[in-house]
Amino acid sequence: MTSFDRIVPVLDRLAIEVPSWAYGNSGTRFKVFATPGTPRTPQEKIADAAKVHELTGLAPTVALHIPWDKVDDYAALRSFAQDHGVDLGTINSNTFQDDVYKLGSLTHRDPAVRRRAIDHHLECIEIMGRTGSRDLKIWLADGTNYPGQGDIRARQDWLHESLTEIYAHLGDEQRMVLEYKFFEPAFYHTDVPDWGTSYAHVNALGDKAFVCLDTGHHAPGTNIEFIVAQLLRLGKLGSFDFNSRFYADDDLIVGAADPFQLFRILAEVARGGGLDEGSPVALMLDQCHNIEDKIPGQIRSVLNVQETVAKVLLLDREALTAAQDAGDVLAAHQVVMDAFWTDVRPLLAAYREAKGLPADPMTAYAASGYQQRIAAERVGGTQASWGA
Ligand code: PSV
Ligand code: MN
Ligand code: MN
Repeated sequence: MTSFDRIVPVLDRLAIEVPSWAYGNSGTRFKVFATPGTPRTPQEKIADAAKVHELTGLAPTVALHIPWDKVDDYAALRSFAQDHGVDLGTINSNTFQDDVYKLGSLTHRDPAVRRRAIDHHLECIEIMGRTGSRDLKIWLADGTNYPGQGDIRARQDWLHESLTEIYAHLGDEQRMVLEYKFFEPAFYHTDVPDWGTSYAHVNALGDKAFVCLDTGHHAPGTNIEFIVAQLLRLGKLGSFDFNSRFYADDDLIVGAADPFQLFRILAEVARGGGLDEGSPVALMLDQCHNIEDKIPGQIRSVLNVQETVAKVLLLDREALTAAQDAGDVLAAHQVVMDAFWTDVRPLLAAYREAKGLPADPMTAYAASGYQQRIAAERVGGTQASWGA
């Protein structure tokens, strides 16, 4: 048995959830460049996501964002997804677009605003029942811009109260993941800025609450793999939002900006059991494709994760432990770098072919004619954008 054969069972169960919003148009505050064929409905977003799964076998679920993906009949949407070969995944709440949330949502000083934000989450949990989703993901834009604007201590207490009520409505098989972000849109303080704050809240809630780690939500220079190791050690790493960044929350293709960082992160995921069968760690993309085509952008992304997982799994753990035991700094480092520099692409191409998938899903997509077909068919209506 080759070392690659040994990692095949892990590769076989690798699943990377894709976000519905990646298929809509997005941009910066300067310009949104629309692309022909962009979905106009949640169904069209799901159909595009299904194409990614069809060509890669890597993306069996699609995350929805409510109300961006609001429909009348979620059971029908679920059937639609299943007819296309995918399932519906995480439900993302949204308390960052209504005027009423200008000064906060679950942390707002006014109980009536908190009530409204809590009710939105209860609606999301109801939707989860109909979509068959396991996870409710909460990311809050809550924070303040100026010292003195808010009582940052009281807001933590209000947040705890709000989350407690939401948590109480989760079903036995459902979970909450609480995402943190160090700044933006608030610039002075953010109510859930870091993993420690998220951990404090989810730990106070109970076994069904976990931290969500978005790779773009840290200050430059943060050692993200250390956070991964710590959260896995504490049993509280619930999910990832993968993307890459050069400056702030850039939401670029995962592995594009710093493939070695992705390797280090996934190495700690593997080390902590996060790729084991039944692991609580869900892998998801949270990206926007501002200038590139969205479907191949997503295909590239899931392939980047797959390639990096393969390298991580090929890391010679025994040699690494031996070098660490011997205090041999350079040998230990070399074991890690040897795994990182291994070119797994030919092995993965053969692996895909053996499974009846295209050896090169990027080329297969380009040759499929799908992009031309959706560009021709999807005329009229309003193209979905990041926020709709
Ligand atoms: C916020 O920056 C974030 O990363 C959260 O995950 C949101 O759910 C996502 O973007 C899309 O709004
Ligand atoms: Mn995110
Ligand atoms: Mn983000």
